[in-house]
Amino acid sequence: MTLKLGVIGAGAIGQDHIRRCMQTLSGGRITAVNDINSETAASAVRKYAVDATVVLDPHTLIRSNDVDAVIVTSWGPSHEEFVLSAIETGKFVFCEKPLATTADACRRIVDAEMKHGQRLVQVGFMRPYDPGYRALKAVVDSGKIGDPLMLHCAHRNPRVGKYYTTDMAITDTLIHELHVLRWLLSDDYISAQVIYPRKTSQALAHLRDPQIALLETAKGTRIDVEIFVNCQYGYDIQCEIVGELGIARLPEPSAVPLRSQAARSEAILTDWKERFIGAYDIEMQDFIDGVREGKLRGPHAWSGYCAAVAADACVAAQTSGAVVPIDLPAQPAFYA
Ligand code: NAI
Ligand code: ISE
Repeated sequence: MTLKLGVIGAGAIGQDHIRRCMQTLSGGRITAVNDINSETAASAVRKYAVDATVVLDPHTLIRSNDVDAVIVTSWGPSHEEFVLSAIETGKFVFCEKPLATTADACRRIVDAEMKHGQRLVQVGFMRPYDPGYRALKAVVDSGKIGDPLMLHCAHRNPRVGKYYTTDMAITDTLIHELHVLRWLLSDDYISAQVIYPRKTSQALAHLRDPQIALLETAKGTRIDVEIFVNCQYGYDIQCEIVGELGIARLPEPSAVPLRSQAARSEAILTDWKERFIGAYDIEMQDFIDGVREGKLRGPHAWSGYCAAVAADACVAAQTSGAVVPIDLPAQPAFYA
């Protein structure tokens, strides 16, 4: 039976997920779409899911008999409300990152899911599905470069809108690294610090950009992540691991090397939709398959909570300038 999917939030990634569910993936179809801007929802339906219904109230969508599972792609501060509603209704829910914008909100979701007694939540952390990150993890796990000593990472966006705030560099952008690096290193964070280089003239007045997050792990690995969301030249994600015996780097997306006009060049992607298109497809297919089998395998709510605990520390460090301790509780057996 084809899974009936309802989407809350029909903006950039909401439409991209609607498109992939309807045109690329198998086993699911979009039957309902909600957005606070109903015309946005209607536009998404017209473009990608002409048989779907625009539902004006998100909770009506969640409770609908025409929705088997929910996809939450609204803004981060609204995620907790919708994920809790899906859990209360007993429906599986794919929630785009962040699971919620604070650790306390994520913990409320974890507690509700454990009380329900079955895993219902998958978080939209797609990087562990990316072939490049999986190849990098295979090198680390093989021991070829020895124990990881330092990581040098960069999360660069070409530009962001006026809605984007300094704390979003942590809760909306760095949250990807905070999740994927725990997985990559099989390690946990013990402290965070945030420092600010000279501000770029390309950032709006209210935004501190770039920022550098400095993390330490329980095994003693030191991580620096440059977060630069107005870099202008492209969408550029870098991860270099310096080990005892060698160095491993996240593979660059393939591009044709050009020689023209007395120069050599390779194109750099400019959009997250392209950079991680394969990972988005695999993660969403994994969600659809998991729901149909009754057992989710993707990033769970506890991993969303752990990323948020680290993010809370980074947000505190943004204003204090101090090294902020991170104390991650032991993972409940429910999430083994
Ligand atoms: P967007 O602004 O393009 O779209 C969000 C949509 O949600 C808008 O149409 C807005 O009207 C709607 N919306 C907001 N609050 C709502 C509410 N309470 N009820 C119903 N609709 C609501 O934003 P974008 O870029 O699509 O981001 C949405 C979410 O997806 C964010 O949590 C963001 O972090 C995440 N995201 C994840 C990416 C990834 O790489 N995994 C990439 C881009 C976004
Ligand atoms: C956006 O929400 C995403 O998740 C992108 O992957 C990230 O690069 C961007 O900074 C976020 O705002």
